[in-house]
Amino acid sequence: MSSGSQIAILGVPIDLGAGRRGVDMGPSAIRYAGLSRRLGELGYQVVDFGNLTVPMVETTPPPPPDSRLRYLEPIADMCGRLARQVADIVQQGMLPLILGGDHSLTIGSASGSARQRRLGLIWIDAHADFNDEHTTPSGNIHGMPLAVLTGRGHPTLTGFAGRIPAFDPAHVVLIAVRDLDPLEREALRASPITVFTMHEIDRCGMATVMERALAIATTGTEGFHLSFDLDVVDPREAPGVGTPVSSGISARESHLAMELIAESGALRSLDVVEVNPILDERNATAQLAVDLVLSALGKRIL
Ligand code: 6HN
Ligand code: MN
Ligand code: MN
Ligand code: MN
Repeated sequence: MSSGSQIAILGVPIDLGAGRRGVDMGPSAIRYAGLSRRLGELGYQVVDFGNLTVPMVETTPPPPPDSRLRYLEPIADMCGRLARQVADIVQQGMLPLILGGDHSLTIGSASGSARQRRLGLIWIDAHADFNDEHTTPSGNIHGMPLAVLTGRGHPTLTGFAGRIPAFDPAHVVLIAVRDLDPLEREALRASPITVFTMHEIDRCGMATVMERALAIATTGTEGFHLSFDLDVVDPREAPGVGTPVSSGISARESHLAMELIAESGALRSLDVVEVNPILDERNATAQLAVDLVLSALGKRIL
C-alpha cells in the first residue's frame, strides 16, 4: 500500500465472543482517537463504511451455562456477513481495515480477505486463540479464531474463505504469545504454525523475529493479513483490553513490528481488536491502536 491508495474502514462492535463486556465500544474509541483524519494526513483516501450490524448481549438469548461454543449462531452469522463485505472491499481495490470488537471477528475478516487469493497470516497476540470446543476452558469463541482459520473448529465457522483451511498453516505466524491453556498448548505444539513466543522476542529481538515472520508469511503467497490484538502490548502501556497478560511487548517493540510490516509492502488487510474502553485510561489504548495502524501503513518518524 502506498500513499494515495484507498483504505476501507469497517467497525465490528461485537463482544459475544468475549467473556467480559466492553470491547463492543472499541470501534468508536478507535475512531474517536482520530483514525480517519490521521490516515488522510498520511496521504490515503479513506472510506469509512461504518459498523457491521451485530447483535448485542442484551437482545440475544443466553447460551447454556456449560456451552463450549458460546453464541455460536450469532457469531457465525456475523462472520459470514463480515467475510462477504471484506471480500467486496478487496474486489474494489481497497485495503480493508477492520476495527474490533472481540477477536472472533477475525474468522470473518481474514477469511473474506483470503477468499480470492492465497494469503499468509501474521497474528500478534498475548494469546494463541488456538482453542476449539474440545480444548477451551471458557467456551468463548474469541479464544478460537486462529484454530478455525487454519481448519480446526466447528464446521459452521471454518468455511468462510470458500476453502478449508482458509490459511495454510505453513504461512501462518504467531508472535509474542505468552498465555496458553494446557490443551491449546498441546494443539499448538502439534501444529505446523510458526510460533515466536515472548522468549524468542527477548532472545533475538523484535527485528529478527519480524524478518523471519515476514519471510514465512510472504514466501509463496500473495501477501498477508495482519491480526493485531492490543492485549499483546504490556498492560502498563495498553490497559484498555479485556484479557490483559503481564510482561508483554512494549509500545516501541509494537511500532518496530508495524514499521517492518509496512516496509515489506505485502500487507493486504488488517484488523485491530480487543480494545476495551471501559477498562482504558483516557483512551490511551485506542490512541495506541491508531498510532500502530499508522506505522503499519507507512508512517515514518523522519
Ligand atoms: N483473545 N485462552 C483463553 C480462552 O478463553 O480461550 C483466552 C482467550 C483470549 C482471546 O484475547 O482474543
Ligand atoms: Mn486474540
Ligand atoms: Mn489476546
Ligand atoms: Mn505454500
